[in-house]
Amino acid sequence: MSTTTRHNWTKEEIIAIYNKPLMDLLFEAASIHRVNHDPNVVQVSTLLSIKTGGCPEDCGYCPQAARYHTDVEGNDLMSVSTVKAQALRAKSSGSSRVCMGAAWRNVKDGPEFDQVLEMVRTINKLDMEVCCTLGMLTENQAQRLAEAGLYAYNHNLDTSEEYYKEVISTRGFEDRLQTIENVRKTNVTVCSGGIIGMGESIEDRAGMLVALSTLNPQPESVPINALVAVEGTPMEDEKPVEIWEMIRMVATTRIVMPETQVRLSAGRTQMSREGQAMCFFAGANSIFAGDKLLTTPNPDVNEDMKMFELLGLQPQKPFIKLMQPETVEAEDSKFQALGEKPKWSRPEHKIERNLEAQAKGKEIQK
Ligand code: SAM
Ligand code: DTB
Ligand code: SF4
Repeated sequence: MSTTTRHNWTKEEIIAIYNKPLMDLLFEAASIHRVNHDPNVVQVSTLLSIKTGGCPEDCGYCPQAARYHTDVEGNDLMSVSTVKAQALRAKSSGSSRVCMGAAWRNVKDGPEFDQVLEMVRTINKLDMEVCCTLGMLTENQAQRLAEAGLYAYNHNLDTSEEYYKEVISTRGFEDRLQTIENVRKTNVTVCSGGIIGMGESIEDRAGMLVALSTLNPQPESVPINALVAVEGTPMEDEKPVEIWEMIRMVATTRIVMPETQVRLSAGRTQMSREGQAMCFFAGANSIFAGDKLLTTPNPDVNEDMKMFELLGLQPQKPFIKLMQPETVEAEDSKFQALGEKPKWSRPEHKIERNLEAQAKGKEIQK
């Protein structure tokens, strides 16, 4: 068992790990986990959808894409006071991290971004880790978030570079890597992972792990989501991910990225306690808590706390790996909004199932 962090994993090596006999895979992953983390500590993180729905992108999994017909009701950017109240509630129920999500393609300089910066300052002052997921980001925008006290930026690769083209046509895989690079130029940590259960192969899952694990440094946080197949999206008929696939994916992620925080993310409503316990044993050390993820259901927080008690797990305190960032007030900022308009790509190739879902949505809306 290697205890060093490698940045040269190959797809073949990762596939071989994923396909190991389960007992060997679990033993190896759990052994690596214990060298790098406290196996009885799991971070509880709370998601806040600060801007829901109406997104211009065509991500085939996403209920917030405007072009599909889902039950998600769009709303305007949340107020700073609502965000503060929600963060305080999350803190009192054991969360040490808040992740704010916006259904944006990319960040635009202006009053809405200024409001997000104020949300970041507010939550950091509550001594919680603040994460944002706002779409593509320039280096200047990343610097401004860092200055406000952002701890992490979430930007998922979602799948392999090859399969990405079957999921999204309004942006390219390269754009995702570019945003991660922009975040890396600051002291904000990187959170990047993906989704399983979108019809991808094991090769694609391994391809995504190659892309993540060969980043140097590796992401500090890697969320593994099971697709939540939402009616109206192009993936509404995908069959649910088997728990064994989730366990294998978590264990493989743990082995190739020993130091990272592996997040057992979307899809927990379908998982038994026993299934989740195996994921924790295999190296998952974070969950999203609260009765909603961004727009879809999540287990009740009291049920999660009962599960923690049953398993003898403790919620993780904030800032155990890195110091809390300082918050610079808006009036003392060193960085001006540059108003840049980067040319993020628009491949616009045809994805048949996305086009079909879009056409169906248009019919329903008529
Ligand atoms: N708009 C921003 C972006 O795409 O980067 C941030 C919000 S987006 C909803 C954040 C992540 O949620 C996506 O990258 C994807 O991995 C995950 N996600 C979205 N819909 C999902 C679904 N139905 N099932 C599982 N994960 C999902
Ligand atoms: C991540 O990888 N999963 C979270 C968080 N990062 C932002 C989001 C899951 C969203 C699931 C679908 C929804 O609730 O809309
Ligand atoms: Fe928009 Fe993000 Fe959903 Fe894609 S995943 S449609 S970018 S909110």
